[in-house]
Amino acid sequence: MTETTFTPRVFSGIQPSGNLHLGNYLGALKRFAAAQNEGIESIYCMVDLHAITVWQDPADLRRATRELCAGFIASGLDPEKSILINQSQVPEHAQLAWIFNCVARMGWMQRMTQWKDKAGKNAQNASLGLFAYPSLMAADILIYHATHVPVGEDQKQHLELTRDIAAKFNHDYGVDFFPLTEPVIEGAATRVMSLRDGSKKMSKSDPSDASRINMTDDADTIAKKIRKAKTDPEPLPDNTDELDERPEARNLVNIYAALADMPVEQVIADHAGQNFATFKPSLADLAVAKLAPIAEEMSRLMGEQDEIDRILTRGAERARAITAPILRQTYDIVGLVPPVEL
Ligand code: AQP
Repeated sequence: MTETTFTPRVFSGIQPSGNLHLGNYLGALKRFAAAQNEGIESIYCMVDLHAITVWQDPADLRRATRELCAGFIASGLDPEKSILINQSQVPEHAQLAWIFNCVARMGWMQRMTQWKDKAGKNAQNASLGLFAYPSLMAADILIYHATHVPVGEDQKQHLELTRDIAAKFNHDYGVDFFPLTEPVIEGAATRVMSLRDGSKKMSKSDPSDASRINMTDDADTIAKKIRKAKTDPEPLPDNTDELDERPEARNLVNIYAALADMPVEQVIADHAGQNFATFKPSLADLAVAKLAPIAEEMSRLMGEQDEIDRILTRGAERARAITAPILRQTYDIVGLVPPVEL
């Protein structure tokens, strides 16, 4: 079989399951905006169907979806250059996910760290959707034949599973139809950690609000959270190797580097020997300077809800021009009889 060459295409998504935080911004949003002038077709998605794998209050979900869209745009994404969509408005995602539910194996899902973390000891009570989450994620990506997926470190395992599903589908049906997508995990902030515990990633679902910087936090709150961030008593070292044993210090240095668009080595060179009483205010100033304009723009956009809804509707229309033919071809490969014109 000759190998198919797939046109480069980028896909990534974020769940509208709560407040956007600095981890989402540095690990995802900021990188999406930076990549949009590279001339590669890109689709960015509010994955609302993923969000409902755990309980969401309907009114909160609607608001969070629109706020996430505002967050994408306020972070610099241009809805004309990239395609911005809400997952549930592009039904081919869920349709392909069903096919993948029949390709993926139970054992593959059971091995997913995120499943184990989120279902915990209460797996029998978790939703079937939470178990099948990675299969829907594979469909999100492969319904576009996306070749590259920029994500944070936490999504690496799901991306590997996406490749396994594509490879098994191609093998089972004797085709070279789905690409083996590459994760793009780059930069200083692929894993932003909790401000309260350097061993846990910053996350929407952490019960402690002090553990994360929300994109909607005001300047005072950002400064206070950074001031109270857990650190050790040592000053900053003069080389990056010494950060290996100091997760909280490394986290703050990484955040600084990512916000300032500079290498971690440069941050260390500039701040070596400083104690945290000096470094934290510099970091807080930087964070406020970078994040406050985004929060302001998000709030302005939230006042223009109709415009957000129009952007998402238009995005879905553009997306379906890609997804409908790919789903049709998938159904044909699988042997599902198509409708005819009456
Ligand atoms: N702490 C993080 N550091 C770097 N990147 C991160 N991402 C999430 N947390 C960090 C990246 O943000 C994108 C969207 O994430 P998501 O909301 O779809 O997934 P998530 O991992 O479920 O986010 P949370 O905040 O951790 O939510 P909960 O607490 O609900 O699980 C992805 O590219 C992700 O890598």
